[in-house]
Amino acid sequence: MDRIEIKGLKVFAYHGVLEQEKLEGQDFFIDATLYLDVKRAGVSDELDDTVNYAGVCELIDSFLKKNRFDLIEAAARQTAIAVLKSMPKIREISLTIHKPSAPIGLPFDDVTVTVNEKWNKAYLSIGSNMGDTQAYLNQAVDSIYDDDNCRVLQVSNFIQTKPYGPVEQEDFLNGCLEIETIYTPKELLSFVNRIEAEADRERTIHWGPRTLDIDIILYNEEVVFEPNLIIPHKEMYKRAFVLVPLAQIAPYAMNPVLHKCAQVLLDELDDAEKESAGVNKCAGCAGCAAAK
Ligand code: PH2
Ligand code: MG
Ligand code: MG
Repeated sequence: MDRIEIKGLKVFAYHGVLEQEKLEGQDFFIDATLYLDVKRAGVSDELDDTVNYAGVCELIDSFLKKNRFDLIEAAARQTAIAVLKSMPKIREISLTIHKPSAPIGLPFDDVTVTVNEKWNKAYLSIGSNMGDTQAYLNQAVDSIYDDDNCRVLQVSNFIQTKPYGPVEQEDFLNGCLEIETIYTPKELLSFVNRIEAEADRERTIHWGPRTLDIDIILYNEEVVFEPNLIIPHKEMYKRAFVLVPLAQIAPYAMNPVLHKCAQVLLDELDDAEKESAGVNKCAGCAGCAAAK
């Protein structure tokens, strides 16, 4: 991707673990690489088609002066995130903080921390089969929309689906969201778990009825395999209630383990499974009547 690089921006601030650093302050030097598409600006010659690097420098300077951090790790990550949030054209940032005057009591040149942050593309499946299911799904979309670490790009139709799995229960209302997020996969999981908890969700029967279930289906094309988090969702390829809404908004979204996209996975489901999410179901159209 195209990039703009800022080097050696000097900011006097008060970050540090030691009392002396908090009181006296010192110079920090910031390097930032901003990843964005500058092709349009390269033709139009218009500042509006790119980001003003003076504005980025001002933002970094004021953020590091307004906030105080013990660690340059925290200063770096939070500054990087502040830049991503306030400048939508920047897709990704690498930011380094230099602290050459750190009082370590030994002669040295410099100490630095570098962080990388970006907007990650994720797909979430949402479902409800208790109470006002429509309201629970809308509430989920609103809560995600309201979080400034997430941007909602697309929301599928909400569809009625037959319960998948061994538990006999009410039909579900299911949908799918395409989002961009600064959260890591684990942070995103904690975030969606918080939203579920706010929806009176009680974790009782496994696979049982729920007011709101939010599952992470895909996160970039990354594979996460941890005790409480598996991405791509390990059952996505079996479930019409995930694949029908996902294929509606993102037919080409790739499962990086199966190397197949949402539409292909949906096409491969058997008819009964597709029908559980309303695919191929005919309410008695004129074509069918004619065929009879
Ligand atoms: N969620 C489950 C189990 N079964 N069936 C449908 N149709 N929709 C769901 O969201 C669903 C399910 C566990 O999360
Ligand atoms: Mg689920
Ligand atoms: Mg879940």
